[in-house]
Amino acid sequence: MTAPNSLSDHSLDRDCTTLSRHVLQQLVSTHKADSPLAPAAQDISAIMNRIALAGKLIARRLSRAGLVDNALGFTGEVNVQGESVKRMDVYANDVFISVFKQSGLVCRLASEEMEHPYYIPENCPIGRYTLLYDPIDGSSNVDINLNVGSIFSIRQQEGEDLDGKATDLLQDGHKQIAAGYILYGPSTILVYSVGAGVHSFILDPSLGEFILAQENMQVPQHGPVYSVNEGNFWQWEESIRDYIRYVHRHEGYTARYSGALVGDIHRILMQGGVFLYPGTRHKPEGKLRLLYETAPLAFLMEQAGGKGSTGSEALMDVIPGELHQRTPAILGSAEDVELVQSFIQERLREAEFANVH
Ligand code: AHM
Ligand code: MG
Repeated sequence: MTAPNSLSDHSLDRDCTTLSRHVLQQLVSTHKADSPLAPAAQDISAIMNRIALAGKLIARRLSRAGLVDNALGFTGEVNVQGESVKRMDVYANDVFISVFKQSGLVCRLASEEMEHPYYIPENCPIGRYTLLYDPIDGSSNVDINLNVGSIFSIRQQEGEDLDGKATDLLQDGHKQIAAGYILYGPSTILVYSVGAGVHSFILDPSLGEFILAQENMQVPQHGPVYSVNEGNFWQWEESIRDYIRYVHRHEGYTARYSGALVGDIHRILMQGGVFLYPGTRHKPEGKLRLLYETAPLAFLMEQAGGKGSTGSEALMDVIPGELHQRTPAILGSAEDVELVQSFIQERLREAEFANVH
């Protein structure tokens, strides 16, 4: 007989720590029985299970995309963001809708790819949750077999939404019950938080299950990586250029930019550093969307001891004026985000001084 606590027991325990079990444990241990979240623990665990299923379906499609007819390339349509739609964007968007049909869990899904939220009326009497998501983040990587991701956030529906405008979603990031991403890389990794730390899971293809990889991840306070599209240098405000000049002139910094936010953020979560997508003179709001991208990632970063900022305020505090609102984003290690902010504040002080004198 094998002795208790042997190596094989540990790996067996680990193999049995699946995503849905972990979510349930987290919610039950964090929230007392009289907390409003306690009865909802089963629901959130079931929602995470469906998100995991969406991740498996998308990972499967991506791994065979080059062999399947009509999986790659553009559809010829332009989405609500004014961006050309890829076939994989449509597939992944539909996957999230399909996995929640007849689930009784989610009444509305709001995505970067859809102008208005998608309602699943049969779920609405009991499904008080809304899923917000970016089905394929980093779409430009799809056709060349580089990593992409999905980003998700769960919010509780407030009110009856009788006019079908989902205005209750126009609230700050603290309203998120859970958030996370799936990174489709050499392995498929799911990272999530329900507000009690950040945890990562790796898809074991032989089991078809996401298995716990790392619990309570902490982003280092400082890291060497700065991750930004420097091709936009001349379109940025002077303060962002000041920061980039600073890292060019100091030892210990290295640039990494993959074109897919999820991959860049995952690197920073593991190794420290900062991701930036600042506004430009022509587009001060930047490119990334608050509800589907920057608020969920700010939630994760804060849970991991890092920070998320627009440059002028915490991303988690931003109240959107519309569903598809964009925000500038500075995300990552606390010290590195603060360093970028210090350059922004310095330029603001100079501008104020110039105005006064
Ligand atoms: P997408 O969700 O439409 O793919 O857009 C978001 C992506 C991010 O993943 C990435 O960081 C950024 O857009 C890249 O944009 P750019 O090519 O302007 O650097
Ligand atoms: Mg995106």
